[in-house]
Amino acid sequence: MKVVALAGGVGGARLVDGLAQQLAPDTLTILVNTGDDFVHWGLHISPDLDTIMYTLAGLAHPTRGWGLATETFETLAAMERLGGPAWFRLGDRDLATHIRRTEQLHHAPLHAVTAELCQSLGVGHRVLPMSDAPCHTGIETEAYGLLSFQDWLVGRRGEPTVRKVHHGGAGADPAPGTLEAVRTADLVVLAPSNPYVSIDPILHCAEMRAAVSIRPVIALSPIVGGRAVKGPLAAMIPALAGRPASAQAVMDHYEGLVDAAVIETGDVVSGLPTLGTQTIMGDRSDRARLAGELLGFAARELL
Ligand code: FO1
Repeated sequence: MKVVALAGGVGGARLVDGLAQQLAPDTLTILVNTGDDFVHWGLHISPDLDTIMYTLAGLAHPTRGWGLATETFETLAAMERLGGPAWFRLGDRDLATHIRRTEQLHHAPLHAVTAELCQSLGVGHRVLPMSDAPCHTGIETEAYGLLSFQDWLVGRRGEPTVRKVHHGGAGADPAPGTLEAVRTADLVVLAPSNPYVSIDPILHCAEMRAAVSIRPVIALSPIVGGRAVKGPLAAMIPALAGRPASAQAVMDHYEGLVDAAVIETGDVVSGLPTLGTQTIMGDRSDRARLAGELLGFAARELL
């Protein structure tokens, strides 16, 4: 079974890790959101690409989800002493990734640089940015107007109420290999990432959304019992959809794109074949268990 997973940051990375344990490298491609990317300390930071890469390499911080498990923050402290910005916590080993990516981007596009970094860290599965072009997500808030994504999410802890999400990169082409991966996939998986700021940026490209829409699509709900497992999603749904956060609200947001859903036991989604199971992923074996259940359900219901 050839699978393409659309994913953003921490929540999506856990399911991707499970899928990677179930699927050989030539049968799983991960399309990653780059709307969170920004330049910081003069470096090109791609948080979601790094979270997926570190997670697949087994190097990600186990609870935080972003950054590296083994890490120190001496450079951050030194930067603070110099009066530089310290609100976005870049670790010393993590910095090597940002420096290397920034340096390599002078000679090669983001998809090629990502492939090199993944190969260096022993990641066998294909990790593709949604586009090689910048596609910065803007967050329009009631209290502060338009904020850059990381200023909103990290700088202000995702607390300012969101009025609108602005997708960047108007007319940006999908990265090489992305459309072809979707068109040749047996199944597209929407990982349990934030639909508004992690999955929508990938689908914002009309060609990509069209390609996904004619494939079987299964989604794992990022909302469990009305709460987000991680991040600001539970507050974004009432703010943007005018309804309580729920798995149903997430699936309705995808407007018919999703053909089947995996949700937490006890939650309800109507109008779709649904599998209810334990969707909170603990350790790596739990991720593999859930991914296996999702793939088995998709095989029975959609293929
Ligand atoms: N998230 C935070 O909440 N605080 C941080 O200081 C922070 C630093 C950071 C450094 C590198 C990196 O790749 C990710 C980092 N993140 C941090 C997470 C990041 O903001 C989010 O993971 C994504 O942008 C959304 O999924």
